[in-house]
Amino acid sequence: MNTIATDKRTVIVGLGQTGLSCARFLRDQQRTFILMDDRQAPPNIADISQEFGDYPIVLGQLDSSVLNTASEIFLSPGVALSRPEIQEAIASGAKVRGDIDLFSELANAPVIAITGSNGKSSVTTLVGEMARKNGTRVAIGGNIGVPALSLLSDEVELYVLELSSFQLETTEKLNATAVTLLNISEDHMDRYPSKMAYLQAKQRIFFGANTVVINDDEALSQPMMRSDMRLIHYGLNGQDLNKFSVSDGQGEAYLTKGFDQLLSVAELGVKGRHNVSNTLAALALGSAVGLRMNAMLDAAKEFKGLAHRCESVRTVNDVDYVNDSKGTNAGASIVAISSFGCQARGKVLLIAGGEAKGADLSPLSQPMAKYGRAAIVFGRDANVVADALAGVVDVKRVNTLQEAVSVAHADAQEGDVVLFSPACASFDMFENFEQRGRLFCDEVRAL
Ligand code: UMA
Ligand code: ADP
Repeated sequence: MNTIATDKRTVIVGLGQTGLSCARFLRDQQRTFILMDDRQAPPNIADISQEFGDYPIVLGQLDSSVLNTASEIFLSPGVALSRPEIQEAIASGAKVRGDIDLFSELANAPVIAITGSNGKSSVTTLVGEMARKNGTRVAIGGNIGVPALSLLSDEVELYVLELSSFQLETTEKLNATAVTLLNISEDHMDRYPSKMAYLQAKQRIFFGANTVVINDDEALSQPMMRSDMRLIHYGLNGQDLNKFSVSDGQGEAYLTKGFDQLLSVAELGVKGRHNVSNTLAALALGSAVGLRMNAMLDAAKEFKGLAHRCESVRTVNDVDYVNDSKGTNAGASIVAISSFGCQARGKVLLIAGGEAKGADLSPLSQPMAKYGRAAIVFGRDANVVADALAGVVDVKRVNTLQEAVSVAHADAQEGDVVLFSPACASFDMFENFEQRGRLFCDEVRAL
């Protein structure tokens, strides 16, 4: 271990993207701090040591002798607040904050913040595109990849942030201009004692919000405690005054505001009910900060969706191959199975598995009973997926994703869809969901 004794009282825990953004920000403010990471050799430690050579760095453990003397700890989202070392430091008087907490104190432009179990990145990106079309100088970041603190600039006219439950649990009061909690399905159960605790973390997005955008199709999208927030509703079912919804016009579905038709659903660049819902959320958020409707609709027409989210890869022998590597919980995979299952002439062959994060995956059985032909499971928690689908469809276990693709290729029939929607995180075998998705695409292209 490489501990340097010091009397400095701010500690940055976690030397990933978030920790680095905090360190750079505090350094630029001429603040002193100690850097700390559980790992003996976190990735990029050589670069970090060079950039922060003048600052003490503690590696290999969360060192209580340092943490217990801290007055302020900036905790990275990947480090659980419940860690005994962090709880002990809190008991010793440390205030634990996250990068988003600091960001919300400093941002001078309106902030749109988006959370939920699924659809965050899609909605965040689309709102960003809408703002660009509107001619607004927009900065997009948060959980989507660019740490919020590195977005801060006087040039920015609008911030759009994707926020995870981990980021929200260390944020005291976000005070955002417009926020939404898109949906809740079981996720990150390895970090939370219950689904309620996970929901409570997500609900922190509402603290101090000016406008709340509510998904009427999701009971848990509402703030549990009401204050004087302005509310904008959206949802796929039922029109209402000022609600963003879907209506029928001469046999065609339209995006609607109140009772005015805005755009035919067929003109959207993305397909599937969940994407219509995400588009309505984005329109509601954009309208809350005054983006022009025409600009927002143009962006919605042009937005083709993000890679690794229900992305069509190739059709081989009349079988469609779809990469949904970002489907990392049951809720996301259920949506993907249903979306492709209801359009397919044949059935769905699901490739799934990875790290289940302590979740109950049994809800996958419902859409698979309706649309599934088979499941091919792999990864650390292959058994969890297999148990969820036993007796529902034929389940085959394999060791690698490559093997899964070749088994699917052999078993698929004309008109089927081979859907790679793992319902699990990728970290047991891959660096991240992107690497996992790229491997799937490579294997499919090589068929
Ligand atoms: N570390 C410890 N102790 C621990 C856990 C981690 O010391 O118990 C250290 C690791 O050794 C590593 C560092 O912390 O050096 C990593 O920190 P981190 O896991 O918080 O990751 P960052 O690089 O800071 O990235 C984080 C988000 N990661 C997580 O929440 C796990 C990124 O979201 C986000 O893009 C980034 O901040 C910028 O805001 C990724 C993610 O997987 C995409 N998010 C989860 C999800 O979407 O499901 C929530
Ligand atoms: P997140 O950032 O919350 O993980 P993404 O926009 O990256 O969400 O989408 C991840 C996956 O979640 C998609 O591939 C799709 O399977 C599913 N998904 C997207 N939008 C929704 C939604 N509104 N409801 C349920 N599932 C969704």
